[in-house]
Amino acid sequence: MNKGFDKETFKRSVVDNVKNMFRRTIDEATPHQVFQAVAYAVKDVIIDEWIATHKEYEKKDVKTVYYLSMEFLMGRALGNNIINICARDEIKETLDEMGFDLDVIEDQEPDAALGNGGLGRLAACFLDSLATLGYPAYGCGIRYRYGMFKQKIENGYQVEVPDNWLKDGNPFEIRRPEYAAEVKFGGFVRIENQGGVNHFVQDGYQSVRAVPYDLPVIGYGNNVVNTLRIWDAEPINTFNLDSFDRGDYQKAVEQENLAKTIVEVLYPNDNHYAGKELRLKQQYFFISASVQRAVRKYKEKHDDIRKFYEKVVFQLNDTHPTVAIPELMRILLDEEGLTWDEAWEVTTKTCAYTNHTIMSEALEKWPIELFSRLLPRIYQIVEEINRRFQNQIQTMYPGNQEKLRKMSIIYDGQVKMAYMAIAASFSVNGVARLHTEILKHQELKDFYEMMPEKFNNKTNGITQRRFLLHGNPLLADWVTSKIGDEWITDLPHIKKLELFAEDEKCQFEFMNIKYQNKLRLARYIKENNGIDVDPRSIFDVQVKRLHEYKRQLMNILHVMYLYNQLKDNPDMDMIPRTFIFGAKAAAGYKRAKLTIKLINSVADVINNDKSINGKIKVVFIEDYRVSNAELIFAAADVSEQISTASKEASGTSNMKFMLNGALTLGTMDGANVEIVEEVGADNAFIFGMSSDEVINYENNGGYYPMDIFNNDQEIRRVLMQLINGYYAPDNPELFRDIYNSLLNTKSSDRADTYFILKDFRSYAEAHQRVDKAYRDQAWWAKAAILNMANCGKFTSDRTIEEYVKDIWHLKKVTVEM
Ligand code: GLG
Repeated sequence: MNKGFDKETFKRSVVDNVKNMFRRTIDEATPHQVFQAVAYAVKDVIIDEWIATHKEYEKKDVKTVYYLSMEFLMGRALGNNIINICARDEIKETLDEMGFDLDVIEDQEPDAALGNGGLGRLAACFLDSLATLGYPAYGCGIRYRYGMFKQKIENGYQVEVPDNWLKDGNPFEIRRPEYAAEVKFGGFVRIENQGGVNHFVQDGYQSVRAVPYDLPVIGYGNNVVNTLRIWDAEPINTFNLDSFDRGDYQKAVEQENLAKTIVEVLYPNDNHYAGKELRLKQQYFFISASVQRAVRKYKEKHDDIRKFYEKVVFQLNDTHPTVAIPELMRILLDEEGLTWDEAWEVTTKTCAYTNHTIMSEALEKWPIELFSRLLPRIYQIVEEINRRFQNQIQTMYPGNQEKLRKMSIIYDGQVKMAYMAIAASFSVNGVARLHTEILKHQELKDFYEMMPEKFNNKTNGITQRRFLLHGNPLLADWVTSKIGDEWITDLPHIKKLELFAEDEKCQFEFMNIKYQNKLRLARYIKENNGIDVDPRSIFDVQVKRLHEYKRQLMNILHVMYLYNQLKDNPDMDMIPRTFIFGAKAAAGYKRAKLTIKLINSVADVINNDKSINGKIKVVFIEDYRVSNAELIFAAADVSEQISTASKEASGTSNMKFMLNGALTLGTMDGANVEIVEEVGADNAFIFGMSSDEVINYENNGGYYPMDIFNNDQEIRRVLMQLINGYYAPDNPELFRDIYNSLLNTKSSDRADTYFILKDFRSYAEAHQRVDKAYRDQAWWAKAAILNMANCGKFTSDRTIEEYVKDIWHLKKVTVEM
């Protein structure tokens, strides 16, 4: 309950907002206008707390973490904000009295989709936890004009539609021109000797004006409001109307174009590096602006820049923000006049790096030509960082050319961002225990051996406030009715649910709530896909980015296999199953897009086959995103976490499903390992090769999928259906590429790189265990409740406390109102 909330004031505020913004009375307003008016009214409620929080930070002169990230996948703000000011019931009631439905109003808000997938959503969960725990923090990112594309499915194919999320404005943001900064690109570096001291001056550059927009990040029930600061680009006004100097004119036009393009759109690649020049511009743009601002803010209160790290820590969310390292060096050297050693000490005590993947195709390596042309001064600094790092390697490993070659930051015409991040950060962390171990002992072995003290693990987490309290109100209320509401800010309390796991009445209540949530999702599917699904069937869900290593292909191949069995034996005894997929594929990722087409083609055939009595349904949910994810997790029985072991750094949807009482069907990969450790292998369905086995095969050149093809008739039948037109009668060759990827008839790539056929039998067997287990509803309910009861570890509150204790060393602040 929010004690300060006043219904009448709120009503008046909504009515006035509609009047002032749209010149309409409240009963003439469209639902979207009502949404805007309500959002502004909520902003009114929190604005004093936002101011008070920052006053408190100033007063206490706190140390602050700057979470630097190309991506913040925030989703919708209104519902979450209302929850975090603890005024959900009050506002719902107030709007009811005014004749509006809060759920409908919430649905008007576009998702803030400034991210691709797990990495961006993790950043959003972290901001929620930081504010809720009362830690001083800024999120720093880019205000993309277009976020993650909207996905339409046309004729089974993904079509990308631009996400013009700002077209009606963003009620929560505040433009802060007073903090604008200039960011320079290109040109050349000139050395100027002033009084015997060399100064490095960038000349002939183009620049843009970075202008921040602040978004409130509201802590749960604690008056703390932190800030997500996203940077927009505006042209620097150099137009001299009197000037007929063509050079000037040309430059002005170019600068205007630069400003327009730089923040235009989020690159839709997840776990994949494309090496685009504009992407490097984006990186330097938001990093330079953020670092400049952090230094300026520090200097407002402190004289000794050598102690910068006592008040500031930069967390690099993957390698995307790594230019923060040379940028901070540049400012300290060129603007603050520190010596190299002094500047290096400050920088290496300020920066910490999080690694999110071990897949080589995701590692950023910028060609020297591009890097040095775009960022000439920064490149000089990187060269010097590399020179000194090489010296360090040689001192430690005299004469070892192999190490030098493998570990250099600049090598083979490329700047390796991960190596720079490791060399210059005081902390390097992975995102789940297994992932960190693989980093230490495989991928980054040389670095770990050289500087073991830097490496540490921070297993990811998620916020229960969005993914249970907001996304699943029925279940949230049920949990609170059983064990009180401490779980909202202290998730391990949820352990108390164990007491109820065997209780028949509770089991029944749980299953009933799950059923209600399945009905809710079934309605969504009917409205959006036009498909009827049976809420009594098992909802078996795989939602995440489409990527070969995540193996949506294995999932759909298994559906094809099951369907074959049903065709052969229509009376086959099985619990009806609804296979639900949701996934965006990067726009340029052909095989991933073809997999979407395959899923939809299989869905078409199976969903329209009356002979199987609806025992299998396949649904591809269009435009999977944070807002519909909340509905999906709440309705899931089975959580598919089936990546090839060793490939998924952590995964976080696995945690969101668990929190909502779904059972994991998965491999021993990423955070699944820790999930199984918490809930017990008996309450999950684990299958497939271990990461050691996978890595072993990989080190020995793979395996021969043809052996499986030749010896397993049922698998062969499924594979043949990829190329005999069974699911594509008009174009039997349609899925040839997928078939080839598994069996590799021509290309020189290894076949079945992700061990789909190798794990297939074990996967199919795990599915049989699911079918068998679901028949015992009491057992299922118990296992589901035990999953919830044991998800305490996976709150992002825990993750953040670990970052604070081991890396950031921040102090909690309380804000009195
Ligand atoms: C990565 C990984 C995920 C991880 C997420 C957050 O692929 O396994 O859970 O970051 O750490 N690029 C990503 O989405």
